[in-house]
Amino acid sequence: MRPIALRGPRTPKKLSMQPTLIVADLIAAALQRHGVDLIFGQSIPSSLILACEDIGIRQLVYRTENAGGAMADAYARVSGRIGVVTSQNGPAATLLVASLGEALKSSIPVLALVQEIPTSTLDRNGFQEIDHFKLFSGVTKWVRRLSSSDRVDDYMDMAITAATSGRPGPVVLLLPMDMLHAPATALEHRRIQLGNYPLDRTLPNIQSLKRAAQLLSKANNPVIVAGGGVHLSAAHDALASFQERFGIPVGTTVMGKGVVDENHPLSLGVLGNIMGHNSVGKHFQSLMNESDLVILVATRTAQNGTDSWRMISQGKTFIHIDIDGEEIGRNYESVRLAGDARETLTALATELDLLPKGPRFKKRNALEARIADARAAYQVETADVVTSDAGPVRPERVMAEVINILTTDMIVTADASYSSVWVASYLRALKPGMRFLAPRGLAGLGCGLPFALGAQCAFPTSKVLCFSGDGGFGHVWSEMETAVRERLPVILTVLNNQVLGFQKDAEDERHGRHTDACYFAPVDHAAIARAVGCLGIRVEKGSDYAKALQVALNHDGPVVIDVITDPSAFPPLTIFDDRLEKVRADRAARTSKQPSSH
Ligand SMILES: Cc1ncc(C[n+]2csc(CCOP(=O)(O)OP(=O)(O)O)c2C)c(N)n1
Ligand SMILES: [Mg+2]
Repeated sequence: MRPIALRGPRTPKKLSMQPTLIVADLIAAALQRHGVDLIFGQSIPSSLILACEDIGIRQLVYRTENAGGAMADAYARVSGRIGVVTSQNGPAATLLVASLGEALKSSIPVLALVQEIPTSTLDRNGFQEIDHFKLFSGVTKWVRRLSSSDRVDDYMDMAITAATSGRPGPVVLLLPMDMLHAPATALEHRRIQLGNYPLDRTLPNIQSLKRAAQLLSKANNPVIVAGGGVHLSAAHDALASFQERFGIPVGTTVMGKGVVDENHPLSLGVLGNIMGHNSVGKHFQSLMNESDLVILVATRTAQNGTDSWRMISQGKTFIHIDIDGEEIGRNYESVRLAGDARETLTALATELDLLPKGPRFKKRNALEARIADARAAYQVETADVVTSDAGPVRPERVMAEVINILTTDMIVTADASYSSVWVASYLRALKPGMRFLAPRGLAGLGCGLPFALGAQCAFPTSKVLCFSGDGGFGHVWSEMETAVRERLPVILTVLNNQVLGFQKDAEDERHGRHTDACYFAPVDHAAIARAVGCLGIRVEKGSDYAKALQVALNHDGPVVIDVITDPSAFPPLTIFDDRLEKVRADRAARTSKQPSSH
């Protein structure tokens, strides 16, 4: 899929037509040189936005900065291009922190162009001044202030290089208001385009590649664990070919979901901390235990992706491919393959082809049969919930209906909390490279809808499906108006269980009880959606969701399907296995013994 522009650009105004060039014009020109044709903004810095529109760069107007940052993040995730968000200084800038933090932890190249108060008022308690360097230092790779009108290209190139090179990530360029308006001279000589990532495709040294190939050739039960960096490197086809040619099973993290076809006979689906009850993954823990060699591909071996580092025990042989050498060996001592995932997998395959086939090849049929058996067992275990017609609706039933309509060109996004887990464990990627976006960097609520809007901007003709809990959706209701105004026809399903589900269950699991904050008053999200011009549909029974989905798919515009879901349903998080059901049963028993107040 290649991203295409949403609406045609406005009639471009040539730089030379303007009477006086200002710094804002040069910034806009630099953005254009780097391939940027869309920025997420809300009018500020005004001179910059006007300069952008003058040369055909479109502004997609968000309602809140935290959503705007998440839109730029999702746009970058799916397009392979840098996402650009602009904001005002002070209060607006503070709202970018959450989304930049997510982008940092998920390694997404986002450029935030943030206005600053005029230089003459700096450090004088000027209106809405805050120390932006301190504010952004913990959530970015790079923060600088443009302080000279003849260094625009230097700073723009530095910022974009910092975002798209090495391990990608968010950067901030601070733009004092007086600097934006300062007269400038156009320097025409730069041609370089740095806005696509990965900027540099590096390779590990050949000795390390040969050593890794030797180990792999001799391994009895190798397994691959792939992370989100495979998507960032567009290494999905290289990985899928590695899986098929060398007969190695592939499991992924949530961030890595979709890097291989999850229906491939050697795909294990998403592993980590979602290998709990009713998951296919729980059947694969034994396979992980038996593995003698683990290839970690572009994963930061984080807590959730490894089930608190329990899923893969130490003492095995590890090969770790990652663009960021600092991630290699962080949690598992490994043969170091520091390089771009796509190039490294391709080079490793070339080395492996030179070596004897090794013991694993004889086991392929048995391995595929074992994986097929696990899938069959999972089907039996989940049969009740995925077919339940009842209300309140089981989220598993919702996912089963989505599977029926899912096609390879769709993009799925999920909010934090249970939505991410329902999507990751119950939907299946239909081809290598299919995208399922979830905010697993920081797992902050309120990302699902803006992720859908950002992804839709990159692929206007793809169907974008979004799933969000009612709590998470409450952070970003206002962006429904953005969807209507900007004509972004996303389909949002709200899993409306009227509780902060994970919060409540986690408190029960840890403390045996929970606080009052976990309960909401009933909210009619379909009515809110209709109030801003979306199509709103309410679903109260499992048997009605498929119909609603069909209506949504045929509708020309954004749709909110408010599904009243079962508050007792919880997804396959390993932390809840056994304990949560027991806590609930104990509490029910205690409540039934309490004397009636009447
Ligand atoms: C911005 C933010 N605030 C708080 C949390 C803590 N938190 C994690 S899950 C959760 C509950 C989410 O409820 P909801 O969105 O309704 O989803 P559900 O679990 O009910 O499906 C909370 C409060 C968070 N992850 N992010
Ligand atoms: Mg909820």
